Amino acid sequence: MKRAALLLVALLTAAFALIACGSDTDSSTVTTTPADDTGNAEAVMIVIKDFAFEIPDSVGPGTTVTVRNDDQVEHSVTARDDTFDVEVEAGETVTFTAPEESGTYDIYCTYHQR
Ligand SMILES: [Cu+2]
Repeated sequence: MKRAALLLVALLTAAFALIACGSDTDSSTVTTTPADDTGNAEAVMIVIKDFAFEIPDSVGPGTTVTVRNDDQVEHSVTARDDTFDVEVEAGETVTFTAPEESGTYDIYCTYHQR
């Protein structure tokens, strides 16, 4: 099964993730750091391009995450445990709030999952 994971943890670990949306790339993870020190929320963006998710190094729990779909077809960013389910039409940008619970969230695209 092809999976991707959005990992929310209270650690800062840099690991650029490029994960597939319906292609043959294996799972990746994203780690998070709380945004409680400065109050300056950094722009957190997931870009979907060429049927792949580009996920930021870290996602703080509760962070507003922007999802931009650069493809010509609709995609989604969906947690397997249904914690979140964000649909993004072709060329559109949407936002959602990352879960407050730190942890690993397996994500996939509902339109192109295997
Ligand atoms: Cu898709």
